Amino acid sequence: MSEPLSAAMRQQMLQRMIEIREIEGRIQELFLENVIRGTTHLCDGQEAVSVGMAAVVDAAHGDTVTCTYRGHGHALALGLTMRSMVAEMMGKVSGCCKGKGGSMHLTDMPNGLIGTFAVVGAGLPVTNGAALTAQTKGTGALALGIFGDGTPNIGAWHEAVNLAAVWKLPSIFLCENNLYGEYSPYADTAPVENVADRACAYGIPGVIVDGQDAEAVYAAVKTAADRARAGDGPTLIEAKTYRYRGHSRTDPAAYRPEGELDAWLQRDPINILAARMIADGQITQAAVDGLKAQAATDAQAAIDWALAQPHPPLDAVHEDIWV
Ligand SMILES: Cc1ncc(C[n+]2csc(CCOP(=O)(O)OP(=O)(O)O)c2C)c(N)n1
Ligand SMILES: [Mg+2]
Repeated sequence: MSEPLSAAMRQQMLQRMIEIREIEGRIQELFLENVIRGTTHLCDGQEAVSVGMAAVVDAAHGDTVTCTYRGHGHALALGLTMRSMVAEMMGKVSGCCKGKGGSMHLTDMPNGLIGTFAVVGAGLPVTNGAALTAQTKGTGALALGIFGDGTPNIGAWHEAVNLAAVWKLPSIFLCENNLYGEYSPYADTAPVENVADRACAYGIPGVIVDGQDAEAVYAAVKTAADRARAGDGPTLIEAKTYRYRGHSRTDPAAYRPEGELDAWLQRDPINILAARMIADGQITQAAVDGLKAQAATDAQAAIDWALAQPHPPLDAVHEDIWV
């Protein structure tokens, strides 16, 4: 393992992972109650990728992030409030996209989240666009694109990685390999064992990291960020992780082999960081339990607040459109 982070950084990562886990559970309930419409893609189990990534991204410096429809955790880790996110999902005017985006289209410019994309691979050319802007203006900012293990089978992925490599763009390609693309196991759809193996085709570093370990994710993203900012071009990072739930709200994930979920639960990202902090004398189990209780209170407060917010007026359909 790499250098341990400061106690304060660890504490922040732990707290945010606990908050993400809590609100995801509540969002699933709200969908089942039809309070939130449409569909949703939860990230339980993958929280370490979100907080490890977000600890590197510096939105004040112009860094940007794109991610997929499985983006609630990333948005919260980057700094979107629970209130704004839940209101957005309920279609309320106080949501981060004024209630017009919903679960799959969270955008939060002040925190660097320039888009959450429902079309597989669609965020990566946009990441390159942000990276090209940073390169052209010489801002030193980076652009990070997050995608799943199914995405390297899409043409846009190859075009984006190739272009970033050729132009040495300050892009970072961060894969959440959660073993499944919808209902298909990774191994059934990809000819190489690791997503990171594909990096050699583009002459860039391909790094595999334990996606259950927030500090390891942080270290890998930090190294890629230093490389990007130095003008040395992109990195492909593959975080090995697992989604505890099905692909989307209606998927019971019955295709998973017996025992697979249980094995991953043994390597829960929240427990891994909490145990390490307890061992290092930085937190007590009682304090971890306190963070969980606080997250539950905060989630309930966010839901109550969002429920009381108005829907956008009908005229709002004519606002925020290009043509
Ligand atoms: C271009 C395109 N093709 C197909 C789909 C349907 N689809 C939605 S999610 C998904 C699986 C993507 O899997 P992965 O990249 O591993 O991400 P994960 O959902 O596991 O986070 C597919 C095929 C889509 N949204 N866009
Ligand atoms: Mg996947």
